[in-house]
Amino acid sequence: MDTRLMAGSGATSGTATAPKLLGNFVDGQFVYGNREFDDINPADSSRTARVAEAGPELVDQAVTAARRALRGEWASWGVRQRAALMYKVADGIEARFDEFVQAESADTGKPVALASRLDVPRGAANFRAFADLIKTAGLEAFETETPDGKQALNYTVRKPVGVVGIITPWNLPLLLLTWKVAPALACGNAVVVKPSEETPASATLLAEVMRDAGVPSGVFNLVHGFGEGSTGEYLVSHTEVDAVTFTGESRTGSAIMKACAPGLKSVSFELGGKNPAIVFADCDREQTIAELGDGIFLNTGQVCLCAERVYVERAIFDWFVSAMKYKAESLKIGWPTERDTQLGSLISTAHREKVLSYFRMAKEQGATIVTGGGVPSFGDARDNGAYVQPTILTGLPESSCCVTDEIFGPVCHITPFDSEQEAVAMANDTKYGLAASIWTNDLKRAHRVARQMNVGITWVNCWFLRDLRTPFGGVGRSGIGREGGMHSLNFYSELNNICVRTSG
Ligand code: NAD
Ligand code: 6OD
Repeated sequence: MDTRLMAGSGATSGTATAPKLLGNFVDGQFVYGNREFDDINPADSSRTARVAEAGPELVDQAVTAARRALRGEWASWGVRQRAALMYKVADGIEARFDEFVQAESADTGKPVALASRLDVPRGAANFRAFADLIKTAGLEAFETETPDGKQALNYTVRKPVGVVGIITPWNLPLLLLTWKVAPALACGNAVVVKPSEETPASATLLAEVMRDAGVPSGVFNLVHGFGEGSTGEYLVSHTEVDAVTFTGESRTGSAIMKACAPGLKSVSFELGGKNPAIVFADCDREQTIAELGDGIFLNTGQVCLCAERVYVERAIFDWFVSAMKYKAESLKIGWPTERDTQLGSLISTAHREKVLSYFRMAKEQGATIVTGGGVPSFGDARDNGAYVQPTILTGLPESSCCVTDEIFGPVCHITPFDSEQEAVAMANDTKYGLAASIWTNDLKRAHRVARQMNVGITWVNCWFLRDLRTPFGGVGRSGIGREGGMHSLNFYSELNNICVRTSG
């Protein structure tokens, strides 16, 4: 018997040196296994826990449990009962708010202040939003009259898709996982969730909350592990998984799509971005620097919606560059656990290598490094972590890989423009199409430019301001399909149209 006290995420050491062990959650029970991997805090590269890795047998057990749950008591739960359960889950997250904040911060290196105002509240909000929506969502109905005199009533009912495989990334772990779990449960599905191997802790806590809220066994299953050739691949290629929803890199989306093809599973993909911001000379300068500053540096630049390409009208280019430089340099980089820290570490030292390689390429290609470009020095354990300086580049051609590739760090390249047309053309010159932002006080121009953006969402004078009822997703390499509001309900349910002859 392992000396560690094995529970979900609450497992504590049975000996002075043994780390916590995070479990898989299958058919209402925490389960472990023979293989484990480390959960690392990227702020100082210390180990926070060990994680039980799910092999193919455990993934199969999770999928089988989910299938069984669809035939069990869960199938008889009506919308009101499911919604009530989801409110309990939201309450359960809030009751353990600080634990979620600590887990999220320790796994990602993000400041506790950020996890407290963004990640964890959104985790709870996702359950409430989809509970509210499923209770009020209408159905289609048509009174039909055919040319040959028949009459019928056509109406549509919503049924669960079945077993949904959910694969999520590390940047906003709880937010992005619950964004998919909540609508899937609202529609009556059973889920098997695989969070990123980098961020297993908040998902494990969520499994405890699910269990304590009374989610029937097998409705919510959690498997830990890696992607290709591991848990993620086993899950998406399992023949008993009916649909796969994925958030992560575009390349991974392509691999998952291949794995889903033989079974013709429906897929929903939220993928990468290389998002433009267009700043006009008439913008509210203070607001633009404050909010677009967040749009570049929030979560150490690791939000798929972050602006990595900024186009600024030439008349204010010099002012903008120096104001954004000031903003970058005044961000407090520190221990994620300190309340006033604004910028934490990147997710891992491996990811930092990728980000730094772009900084090196930018220099080689003749960029001006306005600020940053390196690694901060602390003189303590953070020097073992994955910190990087907030960085601003100028002077690169639009064809540079630093302007075309998603870097996913606290970095942007700023380019001047002379006309609205030129700005729109440069902003749209990308294979991605997730998000854009426009900064102007000219309302007509804001509407005109916003409509021309080839993206899933355009913000005007704001960034990452979310209404969970709106469609969310990307075009091109940024995704397939939309989630959010009714779009989520439509992905996570099958519509069954019923045609009843009424006369003729
Ligand atoms: P990733 O694609 O490397 O990994 C995401 C998840 O997929 C992980 O759980 C991983 O284990 C799993 N995975 C990897 N290969 C797999 C495979 N072959 N089969 C099944 N599962 C597999 O992404 P990441 O590095 O965790 O996250 C960063 C990326 O996610 C960035 O590109 C970012 O833009 C994107 N992202 C997009 C959105 C969005 O809403 N569009 C949101 C957040 C992050
Ligand atoms: O806010 C959301 O619903 C959402 N899916 C955000 C994605 C952020 C990407 O990193």
